[in-house]
Amino acid sequence: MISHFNEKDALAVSAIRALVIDEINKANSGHPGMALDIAPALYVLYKNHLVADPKHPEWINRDRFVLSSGHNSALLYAMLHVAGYEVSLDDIKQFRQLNSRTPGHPEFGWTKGVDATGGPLGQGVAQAVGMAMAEEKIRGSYAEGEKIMNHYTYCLCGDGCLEEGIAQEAISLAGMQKLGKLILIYDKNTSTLDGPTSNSMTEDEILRFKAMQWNVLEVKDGNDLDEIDAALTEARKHSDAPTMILINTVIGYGSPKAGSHTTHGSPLGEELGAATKKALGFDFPPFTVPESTYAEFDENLGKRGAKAYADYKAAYAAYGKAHPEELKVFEAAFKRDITSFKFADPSVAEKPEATRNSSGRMLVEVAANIPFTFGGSADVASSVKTAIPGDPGFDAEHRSAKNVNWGIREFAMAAAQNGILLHGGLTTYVGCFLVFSDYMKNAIRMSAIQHLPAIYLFSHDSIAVGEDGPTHEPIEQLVALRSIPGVEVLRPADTKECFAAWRLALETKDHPVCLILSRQNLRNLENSSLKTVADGAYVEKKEENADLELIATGSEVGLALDAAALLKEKGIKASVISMPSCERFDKLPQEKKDAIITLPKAKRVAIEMLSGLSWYKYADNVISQDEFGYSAPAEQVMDVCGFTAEKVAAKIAKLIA
Ligand SMILES: Cc1ncc(C[n+]2csc(CCOP(=O)(O)OP(=O)(O)O)c2C)c(N)n1
Repeated sequence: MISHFNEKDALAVSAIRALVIDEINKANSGHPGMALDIAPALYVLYKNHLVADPKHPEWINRDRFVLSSGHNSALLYAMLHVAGYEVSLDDIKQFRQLNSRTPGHPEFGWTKGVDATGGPLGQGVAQAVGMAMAEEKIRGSYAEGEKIMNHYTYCLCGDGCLEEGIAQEAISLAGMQKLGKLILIYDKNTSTLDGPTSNSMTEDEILRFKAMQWNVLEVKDGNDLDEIDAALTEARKHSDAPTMILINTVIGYGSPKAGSHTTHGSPLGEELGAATKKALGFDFPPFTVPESTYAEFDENLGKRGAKAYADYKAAYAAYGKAHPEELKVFEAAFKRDITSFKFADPSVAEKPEATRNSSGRMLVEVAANIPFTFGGSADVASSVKTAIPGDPGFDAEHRSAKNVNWGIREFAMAAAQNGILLHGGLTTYVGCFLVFSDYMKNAIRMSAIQHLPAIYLFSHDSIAVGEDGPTHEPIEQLVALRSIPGVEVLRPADTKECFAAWRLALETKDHPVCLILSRQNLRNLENSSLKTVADGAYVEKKEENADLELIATGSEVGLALDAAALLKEKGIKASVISMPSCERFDKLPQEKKDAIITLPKAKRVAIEMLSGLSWYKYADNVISQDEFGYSAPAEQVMDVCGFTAEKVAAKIAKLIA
């Protein structure tokens, strides 16, 4: 076979490997093992396949690249540098230093050319699946959509990612969804941090991916540029299934310690670094990139990307002429601008309504009026009320559908939602029971770290779940969500609060929002509105010269009102404050806060039928549920746990005494 590669390519690959060695040595921190072994694959991908323009790294129709093995950041930065992205040699020299463009793990929105934050192993695979879903969904939703959305999503993972459960969830989903434009490059270096994979992983990955209905290719020698090139070309021919390319490599390739897991995460140091460069035949001073390497990228990725970008701009303009209305929607979608899609809230039922039902009714309006809505739940759509009636469900035959049947894959669902939002062009939500938010917690954290406006719908929000018992009754989940920096939690107390919470979530552009929804019916309040919910807290019932202020959220606001009425009979005057969002309240100016909560902390009682940990900041007295619940009808569980108006009032009276 005639090779498509020559000595300039070999030199370029060595230059990238050498840069990685210098980068990590200078920082005295980083992961050379996989970076050294998979450099050829990344080189071939960037040089010959990836369609992206380093001069326009935010171009929405670029191929995406997700580094799921985020610990290989040194390699990604080296690649971005040689490929012409805005990562300079000085940036490379500042690897892992404070405020540098080259942080320890790749950070979306911080370094140009980084399409996703990586680090938590396995999540990148799910994020890439989300991106590929977004691409299919967008392409399938607009007339001639392929003219404005048509790209591949590449993801690089290692053994570690594939050991993670989330990767399995994501792989299964991607196979079922027939995501033909998703290409996963698996670096099989048979080594993880602690030792060889034989310690912990013995499956046949090829059979595994085939069983998940993937197209599977194998590169026998991870240093064979032609073999890698052919596999990448072949992968793109399979439009009916995602492709996994297994690349056999040797961890720490080139170094005297090649093949050993000890190269995984320790700098090689001067001596081993020099020996490695020598073995690679790279004889240049530290941090040197030969001109021919830059030229290779200018000639290939650079020209290919610039042309694709220019072609896209022309196609985009032509599309705008042919489909002006469609393009308006497309642009609004990528700006997450919903201002031109005005719609009224659904009616407020006179009878009490569970906020999960209010949410479900609002969602119907949202989906009907915001064309780029996309979401679903982890097989609890009928319980969390996330289904859009009449929608066929997103799959290979229904790419314009809005409903996603995520299957019982909470963690992958949340991480894939992050991927969809990283991709852009869709407004998303995902739902499950609040108690199972733990399954997705690190992905929620990743929504916050990446400043993504993910909407999480968590229903069955207290021990009032009842018969399903303690496994299904959340206790510590709400405080856990509130404790994640950047996450906004809204626990609406009635239908109007719920509609308001939805609107606030839809308007949000830079952080995740969790809506905490009740399974049981809640009465309508007097003062709930978009404005009062936006403040995070408001006075629902004012007592002049009150002795106490009861602060409650969600279902406990009604309980607090009933308790206040009982206390009044005993001569104790208590105002009731609904506080759907601590985070929003915390952001108010002090004088506004003081107008809502007026009494000193000692005279405040917080009531929430979950862990009380969030509340000591706001009140000295907290009535909360800090033990697991019981399996019994909800009323009985609440009674046993002390959440009846009588018991709450009695507790408060005792506190006062
Ligand atoms: C969820 C998660 N668990 C643990 C880690 C810590 N960690 C980083 S890399 C790594 C080993 C990864 O092995 P592999 O993917 O084979 O990478 P290689 O050793 O080839 O670099 C571990 C355990 C992590 N980053 N994320």
